Amino acid sequence: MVAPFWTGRRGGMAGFQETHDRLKRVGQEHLLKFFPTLDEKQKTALLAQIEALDVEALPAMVERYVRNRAKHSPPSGLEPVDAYPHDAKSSKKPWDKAKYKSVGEDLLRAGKVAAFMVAGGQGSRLGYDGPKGCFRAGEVSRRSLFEFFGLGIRRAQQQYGKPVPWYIMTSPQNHASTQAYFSEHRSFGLDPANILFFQQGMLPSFDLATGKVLLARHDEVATNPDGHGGSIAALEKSGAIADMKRRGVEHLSYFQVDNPLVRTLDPVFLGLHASAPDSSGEMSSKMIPKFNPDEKVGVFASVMKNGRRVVDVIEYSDFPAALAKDTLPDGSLRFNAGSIAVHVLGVSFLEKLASDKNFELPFHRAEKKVPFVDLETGEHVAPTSNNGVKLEKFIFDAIPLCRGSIVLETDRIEEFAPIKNATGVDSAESCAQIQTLRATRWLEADGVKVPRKADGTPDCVLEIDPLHGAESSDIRERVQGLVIHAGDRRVI
Ligand code: UD2
Repeated sequence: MVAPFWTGRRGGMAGFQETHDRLKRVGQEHLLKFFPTLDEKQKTALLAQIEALDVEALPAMVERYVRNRAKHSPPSGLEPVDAYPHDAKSSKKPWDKAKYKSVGEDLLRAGKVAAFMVAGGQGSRLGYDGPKGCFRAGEVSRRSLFEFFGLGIRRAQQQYGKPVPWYIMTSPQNHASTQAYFSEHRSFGLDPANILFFQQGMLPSFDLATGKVLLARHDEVATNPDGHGGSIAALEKSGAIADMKRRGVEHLSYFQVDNPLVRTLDPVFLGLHASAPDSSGEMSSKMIPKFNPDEKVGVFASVMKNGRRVVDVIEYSDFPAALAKDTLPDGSLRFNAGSIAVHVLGVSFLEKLASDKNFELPFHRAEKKVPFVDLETGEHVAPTSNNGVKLEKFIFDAIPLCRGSIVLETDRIEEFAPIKNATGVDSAESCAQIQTLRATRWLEADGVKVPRKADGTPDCVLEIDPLHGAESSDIRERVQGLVIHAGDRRVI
């Protein structure tokens, strides 16, 4: 399944003059500046790239998001979200975890759930060359992020006796290399017929100062993936939604490519999404209590939109700083519900949105360093400060469109150790530490002693094999009699 390179107009290919006229009408004809110097193949490629671009939409986009920096002002009536607490017995909002787990397990046994991973991002912060999912997240096993997820899905298939299709969104920049990696690793033991790759759309990148679309090369427009929010259109256009319906898939377990601790298929969360009284089964989310007001995660809040009280996610950069610092009498943050970007999406909800001609998620603007061709000299420039604007859509902007959307609190050490940066917070190093803390917690709960350093931290490096378990009780039998020595490096 391959989505078109770009959303935009289709049809027979236009020649130079027609394309030039079209671009001139919107002030972007510089994209053909080097056209006369190109060979035939390059000329065809450039015209095809521009042909697929929604040229007529550019002036409004530039005006609103590039020149005017449309700000996402926080919606009105901001209140903390009423999440299902991690401790289901909490008096705040008690709920029946066993009941919902059983609903989720039934869905998995009936083959009604698929995994959905967004992996089209550029991963520039990590500075890793290649699809981010190939990055080794196993400090001991040297397993890649992709392998962690693949094994988690394999375990669910074994446990529930049904194949779990895995939809993977890539972008043109990493599509072929992602597929090649999966073939080289024999899809981690999964049936390749159940792994479906599709590409997201691309958008032009703009010059910050002038709003003109940048050229990446003489024969190529500078582009960027259209954000994980682009997945709704891409799922539909690629035929993925039709494929889900053919297979009887009703719910998608959504996760990002950077978090090896994610529960790829969590029956409790699936059950809540599908049957909690305040859920519409359209889109649900997991949250963790934020570390501090400045943690760089979106925040769930209850807000007023179009006269309705709805759940929303406000990206950290848009959240009012004073409110972010607000505390409750016990000292905890009032708006503490940080998004870990884990959701369940109803297939019929996605289909409804994708088929609605008036549906469009908003664009978010980010100023970035975008390599470009200098139009005067024709030379390639690698900027050292932000020179460009990239626009993206965010999947969580679909949450307020739901008739009802639930949020489930989870535990950071159990489920969240993303690898985003080369060093420090959210790095491979912090991820390995959290994996060791999680394994230590599981082992100790199962009666195994774990050596500790003077400062109380585990004196070993531990990792859980995702095939062996998604929670502590899964490994209980396997670890009976296990002895861990100081300095050990082990996969459990
Ligand atoms: C995301 C959330 C943040 C928090 C955090 C938790 C956004 C904007 N912010 O931050 O609120 O929940 O995760 O870890 O999402 N991707 C695509 N196509 C694209 C862009 C991104 O597939 O065009 C994928 C990317 O491959 C990755 C995921 O989306 O799997 C997250 O992208 P990111 O790294 O831009 O988001 P991040 O970490 O800033």
